[in-house]
Amino acid sequence: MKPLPELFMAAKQAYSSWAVKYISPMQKQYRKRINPLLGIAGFVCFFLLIFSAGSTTEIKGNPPSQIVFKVLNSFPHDPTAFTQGFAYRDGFLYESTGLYGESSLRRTNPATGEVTAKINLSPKFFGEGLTILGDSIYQLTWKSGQGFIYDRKTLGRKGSFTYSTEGWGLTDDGTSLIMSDGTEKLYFLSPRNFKVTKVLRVREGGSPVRVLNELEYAGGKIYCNIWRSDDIVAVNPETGVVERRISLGELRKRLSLPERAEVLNGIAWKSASDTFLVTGKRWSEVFEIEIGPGSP
Ligand SMILES: [Ca+2]
Repeated sequence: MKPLPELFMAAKQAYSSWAVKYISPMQKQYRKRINPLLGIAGFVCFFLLIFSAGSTTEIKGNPPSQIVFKVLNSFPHDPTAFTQGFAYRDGFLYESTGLYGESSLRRTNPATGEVTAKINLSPKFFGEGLTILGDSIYQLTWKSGQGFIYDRKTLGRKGSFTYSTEGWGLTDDGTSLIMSDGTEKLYFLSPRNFKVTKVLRVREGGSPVRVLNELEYAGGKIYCNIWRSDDIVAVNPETGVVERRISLGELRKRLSLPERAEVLNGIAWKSASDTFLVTGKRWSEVFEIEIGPGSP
């Protein structure tokens, strides 16, 4: 919200330019009568401006300074990993990394950061989102329209699938794959035939929330990284409405190699403890956080 003197000056300037443009010299004789009315109208507009600016601030939700998460642990993370997909299952972290020539699927030990298994992608593919559904791991690629399916235990590739959009983030609700493509849309796909069964448009305060990136379905909400920010939004999977926005920029202060770190991108839910493992592209650490109660 702008400071009051600035708003007053803006309202005054707007009124002046409007009056100069629309009150012609022929109407000069009426100006004495019109001006008081315009003055009243100007003040009404001024107070409406203040009121609407205040409302917008409220709709946007938590101010960034409000802490709604608690850091429980930090673990090492390969600082060269360009994290694009992140999921936790049965004591292991599964990660998809991007960039042409550096893309991979990895299984890591969360406590040590050690990569215990790694599948490299062909240099023509840029790895993106990843999720684990049943005994399969699904991995997207960015612009190739091509996804891969791996056996969860062996990491052997057992299939592939195609899609018509870009591939960004991927998660699942136990039934459908849920994919982002860099817009405000989330696509629900059948894991059997990969047909789109639903498209959800994510909105916050009535406005679309674009560049949705890495995803994680947890506790009945879809948590989404927002590209080029350190914010995560929690989305209602039925309505697409953002119910919470959590700013995790504070975590950067805890990085041992902050100068290498790019955007926050990577959310993995540990269902047993209801905690989240989060990291970013080329982040030197993974943080285990608990997202506490906060106003929606
Ligand atoms: Ca995830």
